[in-house]
Amino acid sequence: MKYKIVSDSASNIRTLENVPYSYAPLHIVIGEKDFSDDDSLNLAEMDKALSSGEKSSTACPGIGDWLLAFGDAEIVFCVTITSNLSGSCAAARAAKAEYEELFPHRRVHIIDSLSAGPEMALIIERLQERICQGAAEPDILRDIQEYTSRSHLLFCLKSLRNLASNGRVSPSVAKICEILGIRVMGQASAQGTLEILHKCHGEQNALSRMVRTMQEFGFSQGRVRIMHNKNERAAQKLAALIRESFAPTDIRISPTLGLCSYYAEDGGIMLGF
Ligand code: X90
Repeated sequence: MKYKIVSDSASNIRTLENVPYSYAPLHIVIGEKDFSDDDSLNLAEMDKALSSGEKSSTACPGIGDWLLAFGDAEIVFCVTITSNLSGSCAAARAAKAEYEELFPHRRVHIIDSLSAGPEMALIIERLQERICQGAAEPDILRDIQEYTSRSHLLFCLKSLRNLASNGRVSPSVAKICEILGIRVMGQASAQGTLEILHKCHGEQNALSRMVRTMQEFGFSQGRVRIMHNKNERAAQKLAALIRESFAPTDIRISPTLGLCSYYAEDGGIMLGF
């Protein structure tokens, strides 16, 4: 097949059916240890290293990682984590320039998700669907542009510590979370930054808020992807609330992997629709 879908590990997608697929791993660095967010990652070990309280940070894929992921594909659709919080998209753009110069008949389309996790997964699934239907390249691009203008990401977090210590939210915003029992509900903004919408007392309230926010966005039916960091119970509860509130909906629940687990932290929930 002449098409390939490529993303970075912030999509939490490791494999895909029917269309060639690869991803470039981000890295989580804890003290001396470097955890590559790929199949070799042991999440329990990463959690253990994190609980040591050592200094931690993350790193985006390099140009070489992206070139490796492009492989020898003729046409690549490359979905990255938001360019406003990570250098991943910039590295992908540099890799595209190199790839297209090296192979003048190949093309790479960079799709900046302005988001992460389940919203990236939705974009990947949409590409997969269109490619399998045999859609032409310009039609796929137009369709994806339209799709991403309607898709959203909401999140519910217990702690913003790692986001704050890595400069992805301001320390004053992160402080909100230090009050016991407070959940922060927010969204990926149109600019692809983290935007807090509500401070909620308790998880149940935060989940109801998420559903209400979906209604405000005009969601009626369609795909919903929920990703969670060791919080299957809340993910199931959210799925049940969504089923009660909307027409039959295709909901799938999966765990966050390395990068999203690190930033969403224990109990964190991400919702793409
Ligand atoms: O390049 C790097 O080192 C990666 C930096 C990534 C920073 C943000 C990751 C957010 C992951 C947290 C909740 C959802 C926020 C969505 C905002 C767009 C998940």
